[in-house]
Amino acid sequence: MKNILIIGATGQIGSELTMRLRKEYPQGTVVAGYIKGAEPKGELLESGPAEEVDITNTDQIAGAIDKYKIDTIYNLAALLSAVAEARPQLAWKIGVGGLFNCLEISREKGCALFTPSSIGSFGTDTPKYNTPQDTLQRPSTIYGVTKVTGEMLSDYYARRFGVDTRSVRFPGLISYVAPPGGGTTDYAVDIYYSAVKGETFECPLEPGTFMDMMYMPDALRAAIEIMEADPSKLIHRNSFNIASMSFDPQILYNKIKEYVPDFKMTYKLDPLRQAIADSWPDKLDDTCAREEWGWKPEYDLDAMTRDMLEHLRKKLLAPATT
Ligand code: AKB
Repeated sequence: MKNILIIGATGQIGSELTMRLRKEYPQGTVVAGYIKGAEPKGELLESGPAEEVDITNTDQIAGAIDKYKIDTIYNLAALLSAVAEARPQLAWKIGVGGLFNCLEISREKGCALFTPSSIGSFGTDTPKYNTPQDTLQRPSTIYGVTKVTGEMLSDYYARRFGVDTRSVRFPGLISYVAPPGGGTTDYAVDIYYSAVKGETFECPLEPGTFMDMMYMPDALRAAIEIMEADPSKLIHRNSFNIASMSFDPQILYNKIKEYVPDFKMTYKLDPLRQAIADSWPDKLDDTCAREEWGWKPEYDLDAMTRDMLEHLRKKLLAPATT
């Protein structure tokens, strides 16, 4: 992996993954692909090349690949679960139409392709606890439908055309850098902002709503390690269960309260997000990722909470400079 194109480089994962890959491959080129209205700024813009690459525009994708001799694509374009319910056609156009464009171009130009799947690819029929790698996937959301379709299409292109497609099923991702926007697991990011700002947090999900979550540094490492994995050891490709922690809102609140004793939380249910969360697993079994490419998370809830609070305090409470 030398010359990499990130599609969706200014989003929650993309903005951090682009910077991480630029550090990881200093001798290569890591191109930040963005859409109009979401142009890169600051360090992201200054530390490497950027190109307008809309996933629905094949000329833009192919143009960037030729210009920078790209050998690996990270396809991070997607509408997250709650927002996709309001715009199902657009969710399909980006999630499936966009992936199809990436697969075809990867086949033509010999690129490897990473496209994340999600805990959202599972549904109510799936075993909820220790969800196996290979199991029923009948999601009830359009987000989940696009993710299962994406897993199958990516495996098809690997089998039929030899395209090097790989993927992980991301849990809810927690970070202090860029906000998520439109997901069901977003509460687990928002709660830290409220704690640091001294606000009461209104939780949109009921106590007892367990979901897998992961701290961003582990998620970035997973995205890089799966693409570096020895292909002869991979029994699966699209997509691997990965896990690091599972909690409900009350456990997360209690953990933050250990470090912010005055912090208060109330519950104000969002029925859409609650229904989506109820249809997802409580906790995935990631044995296959551990065995096939050595996946191992570094952060648990306590380590993540300490790191989140420390960075958010710096970000939100630092005195303004003139
Ligand atoms: C969402 O909540 O939609 C995402 C996800 C789990 O894929 N964070």
